[in-house]
Amino acid sequence: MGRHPRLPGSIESMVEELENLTLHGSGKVREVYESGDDLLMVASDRISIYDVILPNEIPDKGRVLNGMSTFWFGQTSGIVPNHLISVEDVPESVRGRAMLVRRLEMYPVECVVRGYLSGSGWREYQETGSVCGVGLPTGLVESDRLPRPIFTPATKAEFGDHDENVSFEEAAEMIGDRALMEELRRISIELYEFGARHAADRGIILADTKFEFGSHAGAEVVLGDEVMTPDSSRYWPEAEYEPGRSQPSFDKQYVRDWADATGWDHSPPGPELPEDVIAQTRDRYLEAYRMITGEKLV
Ligand code: Q0Q
Repeated sequence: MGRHPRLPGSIESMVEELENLTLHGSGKVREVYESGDDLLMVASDRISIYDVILPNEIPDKGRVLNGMSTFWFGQTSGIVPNHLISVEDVPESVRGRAMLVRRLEMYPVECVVRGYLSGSGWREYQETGSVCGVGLPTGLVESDRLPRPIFTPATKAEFGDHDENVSFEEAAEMIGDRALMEELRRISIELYEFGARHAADRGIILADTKFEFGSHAGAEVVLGDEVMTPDSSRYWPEAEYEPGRSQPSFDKQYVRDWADATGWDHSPPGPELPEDVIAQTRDRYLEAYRMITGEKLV
């Protein structure tokens, strides 16, 4: 696999410190570094709302999101293999918010599954009565639960752009293999149903989520990226669920409401957050982690 050999008796990671690694890619709140034949995914404490990265970090957000992906990789390994190698064999400076992952040939499709009608799905339904070519009953209202989860693929937008919803047929064209796209759809829906059931048993609605898959020698379908985190999904508190309107985000609503109350127009730069908003938002992430995993992070 080309990883650094573990020295006899060594307990610290053999992965180089970040400053010695080459950046492979970066997103709003995450970075990916080259680590030999593998990759090191690092989740930051940055937060973005309305696609704008805020100037303040949320302490422990990176650990929560890395920990939730780690949890879901473990819970779903019987459904599909995944790219996680280790959360220990990472540089000390990012331990807890980083994971060593197997390098994949990523498929150029965002595999989105929706159990509820929200966001771009709601907007498309209002215009066409369907989402990504999937016909839906008439008369649905915003945030309605769908009769069954639907697969609504999207393009992988460049940094700063929005993903664009595409039909199943277009997605199959994008990866050049219809049978493989059918398998990605089947697995994505099974993963979502597993996660949504687990979350529902704990008072949280997993309204929708986005998976990314890739392949490596010997495995055609491997789950990559992050999995059912608050950044790749809509998590709603079940106790506040009320169809007919947009729902409060489990993790970001408090900071969104505060930012909206300042009169901010959602254009960069985002507003500086007061300490109490930072603390309350941190608490929401820690609560989400505890409710989903059954473990306490701190
Ligand atoms: C890969 N990304 C995402 C990204 C910027 C994450 C490259 N196992 C893999 C993965 C993964 N996961 C990737 N490439 C090869 N093998 C995932 C979109 C981009 C920051 C974080 N980029």
